[in-house]
Amino acid sequence: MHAPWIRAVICTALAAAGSAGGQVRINEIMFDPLGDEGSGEFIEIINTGDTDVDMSGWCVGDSEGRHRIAAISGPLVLAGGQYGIIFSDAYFSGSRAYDALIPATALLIAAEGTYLGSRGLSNSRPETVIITDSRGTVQDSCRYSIGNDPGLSDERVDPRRDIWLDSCTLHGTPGFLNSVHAGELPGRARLKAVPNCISSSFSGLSAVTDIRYSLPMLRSYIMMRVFTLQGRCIRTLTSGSYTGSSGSLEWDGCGDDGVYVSAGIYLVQMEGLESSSGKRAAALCPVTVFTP
Ligand SMILES: [Ca+2]
Ligand SMILES: [Ca+2]
Repeated sequence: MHAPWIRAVICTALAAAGSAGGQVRINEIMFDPLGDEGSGEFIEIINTGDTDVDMSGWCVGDSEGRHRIAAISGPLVLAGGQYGIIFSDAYFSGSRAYDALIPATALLIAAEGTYLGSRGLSNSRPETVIITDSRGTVQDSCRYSIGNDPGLSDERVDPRRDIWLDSCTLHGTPGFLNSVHAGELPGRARLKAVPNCISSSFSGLSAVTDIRYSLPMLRSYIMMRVFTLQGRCIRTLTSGSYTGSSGSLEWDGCGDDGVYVSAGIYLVQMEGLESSSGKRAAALCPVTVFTP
């Protein structure tokens, strides 16, 4: 079962520290990865300021145990706006399964030991994730909530806000913008095909189009289908998948039978549902298919 989709996670101000919520913030927590726990868990941090932060001597962990961290190469300095991904040592000697996802701009960081925290980040009870600086001062701490499907992380909707949601993408978003990032929510659903004219055979036209959408909700369940002008559904692009407030799907010009459609104007329809609130939003956009 899913946890409630919108869950405010209270940043725990630890008594002795009093400076939780510093420039470097915890932005994403993968506590229940697919596959091996020791090498699959990660904590994403982000430098929300404009200046470099030297993290030499910093530690990461939970309320029961913390481990020193070190950059995989070079100094442990997080530039303004830069993401850092913290894994246990086990990741770097193991599968490194996230490497293809992580952009080169992110700082790879290792926490000493086989697990993050005392014995890893529990999948069955909420834990508090803590990062401390070289003086032991808490720079940020967050208590995650359980109930995600395996492979979905907890993501902050904005690094400066303490609102967390389950990620919309399997394996989370290590080193890049969270899938539930709020940004500037539009007032209504929007849909746009780029390009809005396609052809499988007309020189100069693309055979596929990118259907770009935005929704006035943070995390929705969406359906997107392609209709003829007579209202017949000829292609289901997704019949229900989680998404953040924006994204895109590609239409290759084919119907559900895999055959490129005939010339004409088609309507792409998107419907979004935010289960936590029951809020719905929908939008349409046309795509013209040419035949020379
Ligand atoms: Ca775990
Ligand atoms: Ca992320």
